[in-house]
Amino acid sequence: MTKRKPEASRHYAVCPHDCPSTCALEVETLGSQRIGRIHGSKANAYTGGVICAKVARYAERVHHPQRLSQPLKRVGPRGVGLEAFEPISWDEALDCIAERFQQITDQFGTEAIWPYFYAGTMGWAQRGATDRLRHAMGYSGQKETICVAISNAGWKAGVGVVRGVDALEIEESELILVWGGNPVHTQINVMTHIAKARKRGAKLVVIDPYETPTAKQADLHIKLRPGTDGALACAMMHQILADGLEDKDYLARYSDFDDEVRRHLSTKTPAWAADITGVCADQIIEFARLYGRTRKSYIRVGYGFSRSRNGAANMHAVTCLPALTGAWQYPGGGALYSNSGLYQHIDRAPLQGLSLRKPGVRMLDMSRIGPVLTGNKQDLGAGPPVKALFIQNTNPMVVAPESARVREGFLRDDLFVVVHEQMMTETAAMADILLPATTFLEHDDIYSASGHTSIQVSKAVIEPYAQCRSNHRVVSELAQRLGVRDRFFEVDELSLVDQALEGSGLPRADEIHRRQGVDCGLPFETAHFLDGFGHADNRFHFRADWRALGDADGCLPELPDHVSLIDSADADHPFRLVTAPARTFLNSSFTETPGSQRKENRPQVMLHPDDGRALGVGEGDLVYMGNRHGQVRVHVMLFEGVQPGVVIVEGIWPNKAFVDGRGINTLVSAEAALPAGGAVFHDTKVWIKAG
Ligand SMILES: Nc1nc2c(c(=O)[nH]1)N[C@H]1C(S)=C(S)[C@@H](COP(=O)(O)OP(=O)(O)OC[C@H]3O[C@@H](n4cnc5c(=O)[nH]c(N)nc54)[C@H](O)[C@@H]3O)O[C@H]1N2
Ligand SMILES: Nc1nc2c(c(=O)[nH]1)N[C@H]1C(S)=C(S)[C@@H](COP(=O)(O)OP(=O)(O)OC[C@H]3O[C@@H](n4cnc5c(=O)[nH]c(N)nc54)[C@H](O)[C@@H]3O)O[C@H]1N2
Ligand code: SF4
Ligand SMILES: [Mo]
Repeated sequence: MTKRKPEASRHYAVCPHDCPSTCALEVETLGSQRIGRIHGSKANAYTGGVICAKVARYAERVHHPQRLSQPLKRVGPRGVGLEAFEPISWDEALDCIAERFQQITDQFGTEAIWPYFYAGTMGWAQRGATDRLRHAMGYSGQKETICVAISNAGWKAGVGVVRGVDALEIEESELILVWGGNPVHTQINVMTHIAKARKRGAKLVVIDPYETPTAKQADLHIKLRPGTDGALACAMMHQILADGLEDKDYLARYSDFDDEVRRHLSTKTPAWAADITGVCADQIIEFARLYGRTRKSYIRVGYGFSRSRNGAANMHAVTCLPALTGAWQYPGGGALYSNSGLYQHIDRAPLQGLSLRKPGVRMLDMSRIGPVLTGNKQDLGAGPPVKALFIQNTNPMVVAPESARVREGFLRDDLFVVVHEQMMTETAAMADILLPATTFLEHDDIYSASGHTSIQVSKAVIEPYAQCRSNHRVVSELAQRLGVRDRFFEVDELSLVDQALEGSGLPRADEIHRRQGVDCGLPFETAHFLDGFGHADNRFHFRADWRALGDADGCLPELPDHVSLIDSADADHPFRLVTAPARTFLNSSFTETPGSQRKENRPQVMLHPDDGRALGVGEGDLVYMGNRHGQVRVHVMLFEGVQPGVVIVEGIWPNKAFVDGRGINTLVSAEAALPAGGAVFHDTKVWIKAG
């Protein structure tokens, strides 16, 4: 295990949360068991000494009085909480899990067990632990769709590879577009770099259905209807072409743009887009001209606008903009959605146990956990029903779509549930065996970043709390009990990391840690795609090959367009709901910390005052909001910064925080987005009535 230096009061560490910023941290420690404040490190240029408030006060989370401290076995009803559990030893807990998994395997086969994880920690070794167990045992696979499946596909369609222009170049930009993301809430560091550019005169435009704190700071806020970004981007391209502002040389040299694409876009007028987006044609023209006339324009592409049935097509349409103006070729020009493709030279196989993978094991879609657990035949395929869940790093009872079905699934008497957690989440409360997990401050790992270009190694800075164990340790001990003899389960985390780093040209984990990160950024030519985009022909593609990305039936159109697949408002459901991230929660994490609870107050639906009047409801009133998936009850917050007909609920609050115990994902459909799956969190029609 890691050696610690109790005399030093500040330690380098890396934020493990699912946030593009992946901040370099300085953690104050007070002896070997407690931390004080956490600060941003100045050693990392992107972090630049700035971190979000919720992690600065991490002591609230790591030393939370309700932090899980020992293995527990449920003896009372599901969903109640601590009083339904009694303590057991680690040995008893692990023996019990191994025995049940063996019984289930004997009776139903290995595919009846579904290890399920997501992004509680982004560390490759701890996060990959669940997969190492899965692959070693031949348990059911997990299609990782809940976050980036739609956006990755949309970005790849045009650019061909998931990376973009280094966000530090924002400082050189003349125009910054924050498109479908809310960095003031979700990745604060973007705002630091934008502020530097604005000091030099750069303009900021935000494209978002509501006036977020990011939009409030903007020179221009394009307040469109959710799911209509494809129309907006097409109309901008129409106007840029009409004004002759496209870069013809760039298009000819670096893209597949031709007369057919031009003719197609000539029909996508601002008036056409105004109808779809609800943004007036004059504003679209003004925005298009601003963008078309500025070469050093940088689009910080968010994830938010991809979370729709047509999200991949919208993402693709937006990436076409810098190709049309040639912005990609300039310093401070181009776009960034994620840099996850930067780290491909590191071999993730040892961290995910890929060499152990058995061929032909079925894959289950994680976003469809509700239908999967309630026995949907299409989801289960030819395999058995899921009889056991082994959950690490995620809280599906709260974060997954169609939560009424998720709950129904978890309540099945014949389902054996193991949860490895830090806190008593609503998922943890469903466990038969509940295991206490370390936090990033108590274990070692390696972290890549989607918002910047450094790879970092973080080591434990305090001792594990009480009986908490890391994901790797739990999985290793379980694997051994299940009869697996493999080196993956016999070495420590950083040895696995070193194996992954071998042949990458990068130093070993200890050295990366000592250097507080190593920059994997690419030279200008490559980062700006001047030596080619990620497709075989090296060009940017205005023509998307959706079939190659998984759209077997060819439903998505090849050329950028508005795709009307969305859950459009209708007479019975006149509102469109966006379930956006809250500033001081991170998904459902931090919903337990007092500082965040004070700031967020309670779940609220942000409703335009005109809609409030029409519904006969005012500030602070309770309303019912529903659709075919169920209904929730929530307080009203009147809000001018949204189009009438669009409503916003921020934060993935626990179900129990809502007046009638049903949370916001009750209303979100588990329908898989095209071309290859993905959850459609911001694509929901609802009715609202007083109550
Ligand atoms: N504080 C905080 N930080 C977080 C998170 C959190 O929950 N809270 N979540 C983390 C995770 S897991 C992720 S993936 C990232 C996500 O970070 P972001 O890239 O910011 O994406 P989202 O959070 O999904 O959505 C943010 C914005 O998208 C807007 N939006 C929704 N639909 C549309 C649309 O159709 N068009 C347009 N133009 N905009 C739309 C929403 O109104 C919202 O303001 O943030 C991470 N950071
Ligand atoms: N309505 C709505 N729903 C959404 C979204 C939205 O915008 N709107 N966003 C979606 C998105 S983008 C995402 S990525 C998902 C995220 O959903 P999740 O990945 O489930 O994220 P969290 O809710 O933060 O839950 C992570 C859990 O992991 C635990 N954890 C943290 N570190 C460790 C560790 O080292 N070991 C173990 N065993 N556990 C650990 C934490 O305590 C926490 O309870 O939610 C999705 N759900
Ligand atoms: S901004 Fe994101 S990466 Fe940085 S400390 Fe906060 S949650 Fe962690
Ligand atoms: Mo996410």
